[in-house]
Amino acid sequence: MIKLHGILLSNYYSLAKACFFEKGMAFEEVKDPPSQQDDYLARSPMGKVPCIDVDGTFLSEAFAIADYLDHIQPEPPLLPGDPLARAKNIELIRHLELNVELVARRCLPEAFFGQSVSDEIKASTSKDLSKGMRAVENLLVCNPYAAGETFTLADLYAFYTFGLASMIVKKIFDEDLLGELPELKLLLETLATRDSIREVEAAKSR
Ligand SMILES: N[C@@H](CCC(=O)N[C@@H](CS)C(=O)NCC(=O)O)C(=O)O
Repeated sequence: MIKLHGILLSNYYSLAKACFFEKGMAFEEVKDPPSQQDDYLARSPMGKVPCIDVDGTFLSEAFAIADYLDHIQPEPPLLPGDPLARAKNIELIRHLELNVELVARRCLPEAFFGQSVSDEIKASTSKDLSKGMRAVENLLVCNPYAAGETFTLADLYAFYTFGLASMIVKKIFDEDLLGELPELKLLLETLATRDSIREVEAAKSR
């Protein structure tokens, strides 16, 4: 059975875990916090969570994990079969991760870990986040799902990107990242009631 390594509180771990639930695939969870120790780096080369263990072969990066699961268990699909629709979905996912989540994450140490982040970093976060949000707004369909009429991996990325990014923005800038995006707010509320996500989130408070 595939083993999912990581920690419950991680949004990327949560995303990968939700993929297993979406697929109805059995998996085993292994509590394995991020680390820069050599043995950990052998499993996940940046020392990050999540990674999976497939009969002794380790695979890191939530997207690679989701893509692997989509290949070994094609139904229900996480990504569209049509090549262009698939590529557009991945385009949205990349912008969510690179230009919203990773940008907001620069202020994570101050938002959640009692450390302080410099004014320069805050200024660059604010500037780059505006650009990232503009890009994502351009690509989001929200009709009703992130990339169109059906649920896809982009919905999981939207849920776990904005879950973290909007909390950071509220704490650091006292702003509502989703303020002018009612359709996205509605999508995130709908996704919060989805079985896979509910199951992932419920485990955090057990
Ligand atoms: N691109 C990675 C991001 C994973 C990531 O950033 N994980 C965080 C927890 S949410 C982590 O392990 N952080 C520890 C660190 O950066 O050293 C993925 O998709 O899996």
